[in-house]
Amino acid sequence: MSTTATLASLTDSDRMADPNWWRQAAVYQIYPRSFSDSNGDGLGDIKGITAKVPYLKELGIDAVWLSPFYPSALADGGYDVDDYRNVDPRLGTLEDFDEMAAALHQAGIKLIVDIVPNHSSNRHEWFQEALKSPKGSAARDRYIFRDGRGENGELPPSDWDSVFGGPAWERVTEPDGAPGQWYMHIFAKEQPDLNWANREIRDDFLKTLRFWSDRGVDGFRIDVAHALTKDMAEPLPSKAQLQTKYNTGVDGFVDGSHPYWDRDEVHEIYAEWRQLFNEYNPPRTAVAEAWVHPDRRARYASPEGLGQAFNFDLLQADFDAEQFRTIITKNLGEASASGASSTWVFSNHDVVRHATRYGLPLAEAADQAEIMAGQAGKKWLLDGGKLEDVDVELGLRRARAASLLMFALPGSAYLYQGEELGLQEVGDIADSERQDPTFFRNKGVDVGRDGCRVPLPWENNGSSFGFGEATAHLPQPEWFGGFAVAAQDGVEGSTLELYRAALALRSQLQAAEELEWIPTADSDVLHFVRPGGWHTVTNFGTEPVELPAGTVVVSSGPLDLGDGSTGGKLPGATTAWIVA
Ligand code: TEU
Repeated sequence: MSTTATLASLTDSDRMADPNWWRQAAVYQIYPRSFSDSNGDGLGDIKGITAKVPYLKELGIDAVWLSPFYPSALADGGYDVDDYRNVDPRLGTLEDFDEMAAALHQAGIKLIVDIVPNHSSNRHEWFQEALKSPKGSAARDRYIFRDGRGENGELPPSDWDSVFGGPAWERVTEPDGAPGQWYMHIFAKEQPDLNWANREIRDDFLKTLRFWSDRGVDGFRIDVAHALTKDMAEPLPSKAQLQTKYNTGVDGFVDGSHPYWDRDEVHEIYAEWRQLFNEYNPPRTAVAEAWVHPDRRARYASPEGLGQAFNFDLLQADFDAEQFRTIITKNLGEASASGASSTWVFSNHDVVRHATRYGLPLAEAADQAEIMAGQAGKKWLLDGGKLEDVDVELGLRRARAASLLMFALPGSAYLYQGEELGLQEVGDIADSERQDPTFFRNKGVDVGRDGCRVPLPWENNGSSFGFGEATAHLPQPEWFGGFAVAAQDGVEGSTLELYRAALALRSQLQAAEELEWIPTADSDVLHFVRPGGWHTVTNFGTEPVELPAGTVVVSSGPLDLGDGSTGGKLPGATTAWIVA
């Protein structure tokens, strides 16, 4: 595709065949168990997604990314996979999957699936075999088993913590009933880390990637892509020696010397995956979830590797003009240097929804350490997570302004289900209803991520607000109906209609992945223009500012347009797209 062709000049079928389809795609993340329940068991399912393809088409997204839908005991919401080449029977069958893929493709929508290569679930047949097999066996070598320290091996091999809290090692009982070895789990104990030094693991994942690629999957989102390769040479360093940078928003060290985060050898794996991806036409794509130092992100995004990597910089920023400008400039530069396109994301299934984050009391938002770790909102959650403590109006206003700015940026925009409704986080879920292992492993310190995973409201009222026939698997609050699709569909000024309008217009932006900053008189205002596209102006402040001359094609909130065309004002926390 030439860089001067507008994206809109391509037909659906051109776009589907275009090897560069991913570069500026609007990708909609579906958390399958919370999207739409077709069979009334309280869990969202594959047929539920198929039924909503017309909704997705009307929204105007280019691709769907499905969080895990594989068989799983849901110890970590499906990121504990029992079988990588199947569908959870509660969510459907492989035939249902094929039907969904066909319906999406028919609608011109690409399909990305989540791959979880760092760990399997403890119910995976490999782990079950490892438990039954002796120390030193081939079955144990698929995972990371070690003898414990102490006289009788009663101490874990190291003092490392799991990301979800508590130790990163769990002791097993040997087949003869004796207390035995320990296995490593960076996440929950139901998520044993796989041993990527073992060729069998590498080959099996190639088989998995081929399995889904052959079924028509267009791309992959790679879970914790920065953790696969490990240096487990003994003695293992202590956590004090490692001075882990976890909780500063960065995993690993800039020189790649951390024993499990972001080691250089991980890229050998992705180079092999890339060869497989390139056997397909168009080549399969991949995006790395890698919370690494920004200087090391480009390695994951290289065309010889996964091709694209998430940058969570905007997700971790305040609603602040200077922070946004710095992040945007830096990431566009990095992406073009690596040959990838930029990625932008404000919300996903791991963080407090941005419409809520932006409405939190200032004291909370000012905690930079929390924000940098993607933890903004955790304190509010711990304090009870009451919606009345959130400035919902301000949060939504800022979220809409931020999203409209994002849709004008070069690169891929990743959306999370429900953000197109301006949905707020559900903060006050009863302890007895919580599901996230973070909650159980950190009792009283972190309530976890369930609040952004509450099933979507489709109808204003009725059983589970149209999610399905049964009560939803996570409780939906009374106020959910106000955010429902039905409450916003066709309603002028609704967040849903804003997203639809913006996404429809976005497809007209020129393919060139560039922008030019236009100087502004006010430091709270950002203004940029895309080649051949329109001007995007965001007022991050509170006072209205003059709008540049031109015709407003869409704005994230009401404007004061003065005489109707020129001399209008852009209120605080508002973005406008203007054709000069
Ligand atoms: O999240 C990865 C994750 O939790 C870490 O990358 C963490 O955010 C980082 O270390 C912070 O510094 C993915 C999934 O998105 C999440 O839902 C899963 O729970 C997790 O992996 C385990 O599979």
